[in-house]
Amino acid sequence: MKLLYSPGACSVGIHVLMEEIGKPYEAQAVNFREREQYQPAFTEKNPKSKVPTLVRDDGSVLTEFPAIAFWLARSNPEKKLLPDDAEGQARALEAMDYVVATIHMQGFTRIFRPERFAPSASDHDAVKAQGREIFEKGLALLDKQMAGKEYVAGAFSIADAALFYVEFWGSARLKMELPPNLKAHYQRMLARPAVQRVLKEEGLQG
Ligand SMILES: N[C@@H](CCC(=O)N[C@@H](CS)C(=O)NCC(=O)O)C(=O)O
Repeated sequence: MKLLYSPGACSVGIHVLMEEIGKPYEAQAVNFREREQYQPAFTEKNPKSKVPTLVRDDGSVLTEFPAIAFWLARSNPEKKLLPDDAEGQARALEAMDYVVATIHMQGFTRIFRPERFAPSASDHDAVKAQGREIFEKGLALLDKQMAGKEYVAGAFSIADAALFYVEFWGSARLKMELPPNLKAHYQRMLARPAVQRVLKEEGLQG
């Protein structure tokens, strides 16, 4: 399999899952500065121009973080990346969807790509401020849910890989103080060998 990723992008969460699974795969960096995601070599695989993109062994391509994470968990059941029970699975998916669809797409994207929300440069500061509010509110909400827990849905699951990437963005990119339960979760994630290998390979510091 081949994971197309960009260093420090949301794909870092899927990269962590690939390392947790521990089966052979190739990780190929996509250079956003060179806009490689819009060039034919990439768009013929994923016309959405987004990472993570997973090219599977049969050549088929899977996109969208939650779908890739879910498929990886279901196709490697021995790794126990999803709880067994319906309630646990639903909670893991609930948290993962909130991270990707709200904290990332509605919050973080406004901060780093305000032009995608408002064409006029004079509006960009307001868009960024709104993004920061959504991002912080999202983290605060998940912080409450993490009280007394080591991982999102009991044991480590795909939801933790999603939470990890927004914690990474908050801490390393936005230089913000994470709320206490997320800070502890982030430290727990940074201590995992799979996470350490990924940060090294992507040239990042947690
Ligand atoms: N909904 C997508 C979001 C993926 C996404 O936004 N990826 C960003 C990096 S964090 C990207 O590839 N951006 C490239 C671009 O928009 O040009 C998912 O869940 O995978």
